[in-house]
Amino acid sequence: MSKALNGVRILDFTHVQSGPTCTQLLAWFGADVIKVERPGVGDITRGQLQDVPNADSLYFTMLNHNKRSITLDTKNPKGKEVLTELMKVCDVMVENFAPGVLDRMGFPWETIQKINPKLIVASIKGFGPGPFEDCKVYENVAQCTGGSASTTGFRDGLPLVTGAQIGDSGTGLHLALGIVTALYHRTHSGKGQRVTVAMQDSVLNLCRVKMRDQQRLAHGPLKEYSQFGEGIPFGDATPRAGNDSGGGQPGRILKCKGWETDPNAYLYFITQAPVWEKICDVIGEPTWKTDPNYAKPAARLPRLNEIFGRIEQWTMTKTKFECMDILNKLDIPCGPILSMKEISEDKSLYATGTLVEVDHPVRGKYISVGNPIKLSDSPAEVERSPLLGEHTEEILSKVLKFSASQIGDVRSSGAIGEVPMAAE
Ligand code: CAO
Repeated sequence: MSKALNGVRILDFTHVQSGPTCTQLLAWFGADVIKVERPGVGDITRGQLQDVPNADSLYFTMLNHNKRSITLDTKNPKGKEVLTELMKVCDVMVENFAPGVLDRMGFPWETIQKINPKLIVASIKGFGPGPFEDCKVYENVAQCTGGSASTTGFRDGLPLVTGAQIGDSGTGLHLALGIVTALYHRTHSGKGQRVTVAMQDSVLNLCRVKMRDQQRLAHGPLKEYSQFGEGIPFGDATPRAGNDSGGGQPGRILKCKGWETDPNAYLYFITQAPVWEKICDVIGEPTWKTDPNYAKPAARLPRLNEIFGRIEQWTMTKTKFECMDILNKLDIPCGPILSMKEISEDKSLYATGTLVEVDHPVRGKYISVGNPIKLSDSPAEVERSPLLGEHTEEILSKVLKFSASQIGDVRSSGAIGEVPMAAE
């Protein structure tokens, strides 16, 4: 079966997490992704958080499936020549170097356009133009500067970063959409263009509802926040709201049976207005259906702590899965807090390809997260990440059509480092 992006070739100049998540998605959709790595070193994540000695780390393998790897010293004159040839035969170049790196390497946008006017150049930077544009940026910096940290956590605690990698993987997702949009545009414009995404902007985009609340503050307190029910005045910025729901339907994380010993014996419970009467019945408070203090959503807002306290008395008598079973049948929205262990053991996620088991020649079998985006006519098949420089010879000979003597010249220039001859 042909894949959606078959025929698209990506020059993948990305490293660490943000850029690689983007190019991995494109590879899963069928693009030929050629990852350019520094000879002898490669993507720094190959050696970070190593759990198996001398094997590429899970950090690297889980972000670089379905790609080919070429080693190339792009500061070496011969390396620059090879990079130039690669730019000519690729449709998209993706990079997430620090600001100014590509220019210093000798490849500013104007030069790239001359090399291949059809090439789409996609970049991730920490910030857009402005006071911080020259800064190097990692995940948590983006979470802090994009509005996530100031709105995550409890009101009386520190700002918190979240485990969801919204700065890196979130930006990679945004960039992937920009790339396919530019590819579509090229089908009628005939030209490449620049696609840039700043990590701060991506995080802010994902924190859109908190900017909504920032403006609502000018018109009164945020009544769905527990802070309102507790009688605590609001300041001039969107506060941290614990586990309050971000939408108009109040929600909380509640203890379930076993919470004393199991850190994940909890359930997210939403008191959605249309199912309020069912909630009253299930928790054993049928009079709340008609009591004017509880019957209508507006009346409940100042009493959310009391209401959720009562619901929790009920959830604590059941496991999170028993709660889920009972509540789902009544269309009461809820969700168990699932640990990574529980998720990794969920067979249904393997059946859909959301989780996959991958075999790697050095590290052996491991679990990875597959493509969460399902295309009916272009299913993703997860292939292991490449070893450093595994495809160097193959790319020089088959993609760039270099002759044996040209490859010899590249090799003797030191531009590709110590690369083993590929098996024919
Ligand atoms: N051959 C030769 N040199 C190479 C090379 C290659 N194949 N690949 C990279 N280099 C060189 C670059 O040319 C650069 O050299 P100069 O500084 O002399 O110009 C050097 O490697 C370092 O590149 P870098 O500054 O991008 O890398 P870093 O490790 O210092 O910084 C990071 C990493 C992520 C902070 C920075 O790249 C960055 O801010 N990127 C944009 C934001 C981003 O994507 N952040 C997410 C990272 S994931 O948490």
